Amino acid sequence: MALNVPKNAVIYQIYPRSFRDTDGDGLGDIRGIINSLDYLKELGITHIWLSPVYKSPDDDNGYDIADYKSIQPAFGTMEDFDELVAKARERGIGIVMDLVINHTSDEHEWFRRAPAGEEKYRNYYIIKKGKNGKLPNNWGNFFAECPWAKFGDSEDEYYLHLFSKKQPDLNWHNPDVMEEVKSIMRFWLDRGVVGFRCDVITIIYKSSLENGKKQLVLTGQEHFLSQEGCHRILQELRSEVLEPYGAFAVGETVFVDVDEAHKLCDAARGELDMIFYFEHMECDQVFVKWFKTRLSLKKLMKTLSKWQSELEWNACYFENHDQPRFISRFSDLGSHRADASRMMAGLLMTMRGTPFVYEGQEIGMTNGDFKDLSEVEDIESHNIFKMAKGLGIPRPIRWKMIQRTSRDNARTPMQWSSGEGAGFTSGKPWLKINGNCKTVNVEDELKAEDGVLAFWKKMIALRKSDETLILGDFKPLYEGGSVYAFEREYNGRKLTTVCNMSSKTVKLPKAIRGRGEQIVSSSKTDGGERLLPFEFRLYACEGEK
Ligand code: TEU
Repeated sequence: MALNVPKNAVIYQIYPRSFRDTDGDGLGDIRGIINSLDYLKELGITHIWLSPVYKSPDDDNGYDIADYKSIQPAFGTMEDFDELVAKARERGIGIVMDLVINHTSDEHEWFRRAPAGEEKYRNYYIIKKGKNGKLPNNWGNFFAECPWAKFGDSEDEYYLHLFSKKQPDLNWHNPDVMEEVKSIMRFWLDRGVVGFRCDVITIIYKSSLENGKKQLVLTGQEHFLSQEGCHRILQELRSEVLEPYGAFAVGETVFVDVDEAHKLCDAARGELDMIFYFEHMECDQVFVKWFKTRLSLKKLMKTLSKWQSELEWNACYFENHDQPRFISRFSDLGSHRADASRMMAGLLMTMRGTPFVYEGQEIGMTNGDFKDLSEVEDIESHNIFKMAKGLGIPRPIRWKMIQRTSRDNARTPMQWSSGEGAGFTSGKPWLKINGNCKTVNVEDELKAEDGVLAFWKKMIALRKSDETLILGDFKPLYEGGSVYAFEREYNGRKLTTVCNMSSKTVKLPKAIRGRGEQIVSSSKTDGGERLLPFEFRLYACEGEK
């Protein structure tokens, strides 16, 4: 079981630059979040996970941190942040910070001081001599760059960066790095934050810098993925920092499998409360995420059932700032945007573990409507576009790849209203606003009694108050065609979730009839044996007392 995260938590992720702008610079800000707290309280969420708000040159939108103990001026001030924590707390909402400790920005003071000859800071990073004019090793890079860049003015020294060139990796063999990170965590905990989301946490420890076995993606991973050293670091951060504050940690764990997840989440080992795994994000891809195919419902159901059965507690999510919007992945979404969003609310809120809602998901926002690469900002998308050119892939195909997979799909500004700037900004938005804001927006949703938002609210409220949903175990019941069903059980009471994941009306399979009284449906259904397009149903069976 998770360690410190409250079992009834429902966490809402905010990508600050896209959430709400109050000063007209086209970028969201902390004041915009403060002004939205009543909306979030009404929605029913218990925590906000803030993607990075620290000082940053924004090479990777804040995931390149130049000063861990400051606020990005475009987002506001430390006073604004303290006000956010206090006002959120007044509404029963806790703040969770993004902890990016695999790398810093190359504009961080540590990295600036290193090439100037300061040995202390040189040891904060991974710097290595080239081999006879060649790179130090053959590793790959997450952003399709060369992972080694020349260090300072040196002729033959390089620093390692598994993401962009402006994100040098930290050296976790150096105990000073550990002490710095503890101090950063305490700094924010002392300001009242209640937990951390730990960025790419399973790759922070590099156990050697040897050449890796040649792989199509990320050669070298056997030297940096899920190493023992990483577990030791997490244990130390837990016992020395998180536990004294009763704080929790959710890890973003790339390439993790179920066995590794057990190690990371086993309460007795004292590492993380829960993890973000990726396997269910990969049900519409061929080998790597940039090659998309039809979403395989079969794979999706199998994957969800596997992770739900295997882990007693986990982070449940379908969207975040790195992934295309989930409902846009349904190949037959058609005019069923709202139905699919309601169905996803039902699914997410009845799964076992902590549900994470990503901004805009609660109004059924869809992928950005980008028409050309010039409208896309994300560094990863641009790098991949370039790399694909090198592979000889024709431009129209390259653009299709980016259009469908770009992280910017989920980063388009929050659609507050149908008005100018979608109510997000009075200025020029940093990223193109989706044209569907005319019909998909908070203002209209607030008026619609049977809208998407109303259903998310209903499901969040149910999820927080129903013991079976909070504490029940998980049993898969049905995975066939477009119908997915599972059971949650606690103290003899059983709840059955049924989802129709397609735009077709289908028969309620025999195997899941008679599951008790229908207590929720996401559609205007007669509750009979026909499941409407993207319908979600919940049945309750009280069992013997
Ligand atoms: O993401 C890490 C990660 O592995 C991916 O999900 C990432 O989006 C990329 O597509 C890998 O190909 C985390 C953050 O969530 C992401 O926004 C950052 O860019 C990245 O780490 C570096 O800090």
